[in-house]
Amino acid sequence: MKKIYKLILGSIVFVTSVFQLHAATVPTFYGKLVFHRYSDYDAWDSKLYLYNFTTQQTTLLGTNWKIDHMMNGHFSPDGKWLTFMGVNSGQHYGDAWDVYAWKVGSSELPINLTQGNNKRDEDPKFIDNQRIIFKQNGDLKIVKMTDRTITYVTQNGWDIEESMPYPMVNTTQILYAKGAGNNSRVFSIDQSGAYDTQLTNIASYYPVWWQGSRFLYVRWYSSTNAHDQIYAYDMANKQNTRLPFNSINYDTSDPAPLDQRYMVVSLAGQTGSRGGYDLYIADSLSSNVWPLPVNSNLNELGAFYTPY
Ligand SMILES: [Ca+2]
Ligand SMILES: [Ca+2]
Ligand SMILES: [Ca+2]
Repeated sequence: MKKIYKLILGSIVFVTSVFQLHAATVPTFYGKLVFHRYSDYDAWDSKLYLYNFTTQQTTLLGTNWKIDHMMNGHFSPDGKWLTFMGVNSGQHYGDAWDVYAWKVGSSELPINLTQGNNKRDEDPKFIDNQRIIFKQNGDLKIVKMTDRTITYVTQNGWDIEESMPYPMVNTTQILYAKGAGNNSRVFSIDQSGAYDTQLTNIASYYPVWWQGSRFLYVRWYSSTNAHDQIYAYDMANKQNTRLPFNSINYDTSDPAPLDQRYMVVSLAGQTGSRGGYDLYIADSLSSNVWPLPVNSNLNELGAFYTPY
């Protein structure tokens, strides 16, 4: 009886250890991650980097582009183009923000899609391989890369501030954040400007389409704990899920899906921090996170992934 008990206990311990060992293994990815690094948003010193998962090499972009404060990079679905925001060299003021597109890996200079308009152009995201949705003077607009024609999604100016648009793939819906600071809420709206729908009711922002009817977003833990937390929301059944790797003691921000399970996130103040925000791979099904070999004492933020 005792022997059998020991045998069963031994098997359980063995199986549990194997499971934990397996669960704790860093998942393998191929392709590229774009991210930015700055000392402070207001320091005009942001730089864009590409991290190659295969070679684990990090490349600084745009040393000869004459563009300052580059941030918020996002790849086209085919991985051939990168859009981002920045200012022409030395133009360190809000209305100098422009939206650019660069042919990934080429020696060509990025195209400035909003050149010389003296408007604040921010938060670009590819809808498809041709069109980019972005924020211009507090409104959501869509620019066609080929001829730079612009269409409006919203047109109420700064009276109502729409930010951080993100397309729901295979639909005409756009996720975005309406309002600013603690009044920010995640909404969805059609590319035509119709069907404006509120989806969250606590300070929340940074929606990112994930899979099917699900998207990731960032919100406060509670009205008295403003640490960023990453949640998943399913529009089909209105189910809201706080992902298990969040901590109520520090910010867990800027989710960038890698696949239907893993994502890259920015953590600030966690054990082992290199300083400021650092980039980690996070598991949506456990509390496991693994640091990427790119972190520094500055802030690493705004990651996005392409498998290409
Ligand atoms: Ca501009
Ligand atoms: Ca507006
Ligand atoms: Ca850091």
